[in-house]
Order: sequence, then C-alpha cells, then structure tokens
Amino acid sequence: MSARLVLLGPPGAGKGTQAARLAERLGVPAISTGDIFRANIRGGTELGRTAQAYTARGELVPDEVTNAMVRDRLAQDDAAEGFLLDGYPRNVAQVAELDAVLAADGRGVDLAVELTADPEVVVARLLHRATVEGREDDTEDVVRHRLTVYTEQTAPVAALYAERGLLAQVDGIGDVDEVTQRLLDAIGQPAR
Ligand code: B4P
Repeated sequence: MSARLVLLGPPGAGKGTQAARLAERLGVPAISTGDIFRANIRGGTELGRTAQAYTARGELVPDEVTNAMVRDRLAQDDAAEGFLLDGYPRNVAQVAELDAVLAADGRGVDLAVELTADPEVVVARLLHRATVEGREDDTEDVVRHRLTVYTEQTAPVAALYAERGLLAQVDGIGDVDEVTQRLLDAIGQPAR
C-alpha cells in the first residue's frame, strides 16, 4: 500500500512501538528521527554529538540539523512509495520543510495520526522504560520537560493537520495490539 503518514504523540504515547508494527503491516519504512539520533549518538558521529546536547535535556534538536537528516532519508529508494514518519515533524517549521520536500515531487502527506495519552500514564511508562533501557532522557525531570515541549511546539502541528482535514486522533491507552488495531482503523486498513 502506498501511504505517506505522520505519527504524532507525546513522549511515551507509544509512537516507536506502534510505528514498527504499522510499517510492517503497510509495507513502508518507519522513519524515526529519535532512533536516527540515538544510532548516531551510539556511533559517536558528529551528528550524534550535536544531537546529544539537545536530546539529553529533552530539547528539540535544531531544525537545520533535523530537516537535513530527514530530507536525505526521504530521498532513499525505499521511501519512494511511502513512509511512516515517527516523531517528525515536531514543530510548525518542520511541517513547512516536509511540505516543501514532498511538493518537489508533487506529493503531500496523506494522513497525520496523533496517538493520545494522559500525561501521568506516559510519565509512568517512560520511568519504567528507564529501568529497562536506561535511556538518558527518561529521567522524571527530562520526561516532564519533553511533555512541555510537546504541548508548546508539537501540539500546534496536530492543529495544523486538523485544519487541513488530515488529522486522525487515536487513543494510545490500552493493550498494544488493541492500539495497533485502532491505528489501522484510522488509516483505513482493513483487519486481517
Ligand atoms: P523520540 O525518540 O521520538 O522519543 P519519544 O517521543 O519519547 O517517543 P518514543 O518513541 O521513544 O516512545 P514511545 O512513545 O514509543 O525523541 C527523543 C528525542 O529526540 C526528543 O526529545 C528530541 O530531543 C529528539 N528529536 C526526535 N525527533 C525530533 C525532531 N523531529 N525535531 C527535533 N528533535 C527531535 O514509547 C514509550 C514507552 O511506552 C515504551 O517503553 C513502550 O514499551 C511503552 N508502551 C508503548 N505502548 C504501550 C501500551 N499500549 N501500553 C503500555 N506501554 C506501552
């Protein structure tokens, strides 16, 4: 299936978990800006060193860095027929950049799906993940800051797609399989 999809949601709503499942089901690559940053941090690249200064504090990595990275990734062959962007665009300026990249090929986003979750539930999930994965940005102070950044910078992205009639909201609370099915319903993919 050809689909150009954006997955939005506060930290801990389940974007990473669900993006992998949806991408497999839809046959498009899941492109997670957070995962690309973390891979670069692990690899000790220059991009990783730049990103880490921001991700560790729960701040957004500067747009010029993130936009260039996404532009390169979307130019790869496997994204020609569709993609699921996880964690991008994360502010209104990144929406404009994505619009420009896609418009150059006469394309646009088909649908933005926002996974919603109560802030206290996501804080609890991420503090649990901290005990399992030890992610540097999963301490309580940083998680709460990431939620504030989401409200201030990313919630307007959802509003923008809503104005365009391209936003679906999906409840991210519940069993992982149930949430996947809600997302597939929102995307218009029939059950198997
Ligand atoms: P991300 O990697 O996008 O981190 P995130 O928002 O916390 O989402 P993540 O995917 O990790 O968590 P998820 O909700 O899936 O970004 C990290 C940082 O990178 C940002 O703070 C920023 O600094 C930088 N960055 C990324 N994109 C950027 C951009 N576009 N511009 C600028 N900077 C950018 O899952 C959380 C946990 O919940 C998991 O442990 C999972 O097991 C659990 N979970 C999932 N679904 C569940 C369910 N249904 N029930 C119970 N638990 C569940």
